[in-house]
Amino acid sequence: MTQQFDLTDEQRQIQQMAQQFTADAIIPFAAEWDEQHVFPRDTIKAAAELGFASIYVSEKSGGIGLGRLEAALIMEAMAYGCVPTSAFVSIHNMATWMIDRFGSQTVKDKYLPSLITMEAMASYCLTEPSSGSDAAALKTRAVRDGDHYVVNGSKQFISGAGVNDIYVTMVRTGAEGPKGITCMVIEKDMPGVSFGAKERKLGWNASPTAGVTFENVRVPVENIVGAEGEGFRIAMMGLDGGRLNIGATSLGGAQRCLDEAIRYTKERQQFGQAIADFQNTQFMLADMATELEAARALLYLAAAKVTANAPDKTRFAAMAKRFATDTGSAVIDRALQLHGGYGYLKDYPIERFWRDLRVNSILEGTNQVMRMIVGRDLVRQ
Ligand code: FAD
Ligand code: 2MC
Repeated sequence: MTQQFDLTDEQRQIQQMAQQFTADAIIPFAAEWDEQHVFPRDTIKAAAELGFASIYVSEKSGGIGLGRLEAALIMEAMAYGCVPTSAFVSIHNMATWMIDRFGSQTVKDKYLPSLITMEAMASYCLTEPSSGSDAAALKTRAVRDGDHYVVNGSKQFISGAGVNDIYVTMVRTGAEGPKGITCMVIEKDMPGVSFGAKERKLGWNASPTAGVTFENVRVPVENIVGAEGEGFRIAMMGLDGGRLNIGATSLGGAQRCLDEAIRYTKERQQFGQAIADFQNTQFMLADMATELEAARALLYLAAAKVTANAPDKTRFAAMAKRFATDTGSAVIDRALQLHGGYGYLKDYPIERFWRDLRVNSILEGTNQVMRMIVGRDLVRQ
């Protein structure tokens, strides 16, 4: 992709497969999932049959071994139907990749087979009540006791908490700061793991969010992912890919709303003509399409950089996440405006996407944190 200006035939096939899955299994049901707060477990499991639970897990470990651009295409396509469902699959992929990339053979053998089929689904646990943006300040502590760690603490805002089986969790095993953090796999059923009430949210209603509490949870030492003290770097490398995917879900949601706006403005008549015939409407649509393409181009480039492990990959992933999520929300806001009062009603999908995209500027690192990552990197050079 850094050397090309269009998708390859293989990438188009992957995109079409994800689009077909979205058309059949997501679009007809997404409004109900939102309204009824349904977690679509069976649909998500069906995505695993297409390989979407292990997109960038190596083929050696049983994954489909694709790159980050292919992952972005899949997330973008699924978000055209439902943003939180696509993001849920992304978070599972991020956690599963961390096990594959950094785990010992023992931890891989123990967890990857069921994660790849989605018999087990995974959450990513970094955020705590007192450490969100300042993730390296996390306090959940794991103390070694023979061949186990004893874990105490709590995580906040965990996607999939309570419904998922596997929690890829960042804990403190050493001193304060990033170097004292270790990544480990904690299972839902381990004694001492409990979950808070499901949060009541503006959007992402198809994706349950809750706190997780660990009270003297005994986790086998073999469950650590990477070495002691490497957990923060592993968590950040996971997020390099996660942020691309979140950006991609904003692209997919915004594309859907742009398409809806084009369709609606061609049908809706005012002052004796279709509102699509007003030059103001066409200028708005033109700007929406242009901004979306610019965001997409940056995101695909950043994805190619993460696949290639380019030295500036983290900066590009942060730039792309910030730009794609802000642009996606701005595009949807104008799509809503073009629907007039109808855009504000649940009869049309725009207000759902407007709500679902809002959080993409906050989670997986706020867009202020994205600017911090980019800015620091620029002045470091
Ligand atoms: P804070 O860090 O308190 O930030 C508050 C405000 O201060 C923000 O505007 C922020 O940008 C700004 N700010 C903070 N520091 C600076 C600074 N240095 N310079 C400028 N501005 C700054 N976390 C997980 O680990 N796993 C999950 O699965 C997960 N899922 C989530 C799902 C949902 C629906 C939501 C809402 C959150 C989820 N999160 C998850 C947590 C998410 O990553 C955090 O909410 C996010 O990182 C921000 O942390 P915070 O909410 O504590 O905000
Ligand atoms: N890849 C590899 N290593 C990285 C890295 C990356 N992307 N980012 C940081 N590191 C390393 C870094 O090189 C440093 O190591 P060393 O000292 O050896 O050079 C170490 O990690 C510490 O990095 P910083 O000095 O940059 O750490 P700092 O504490 O200043 O800030 C910051 C890091 C703000 C970028 C990080 O805390 C952050 O990303 N905060 C936002 C938290 C977040 O994104 N949460 C998302 C939760 S998940 C979610 O929301 C979901 C929906 C799933």
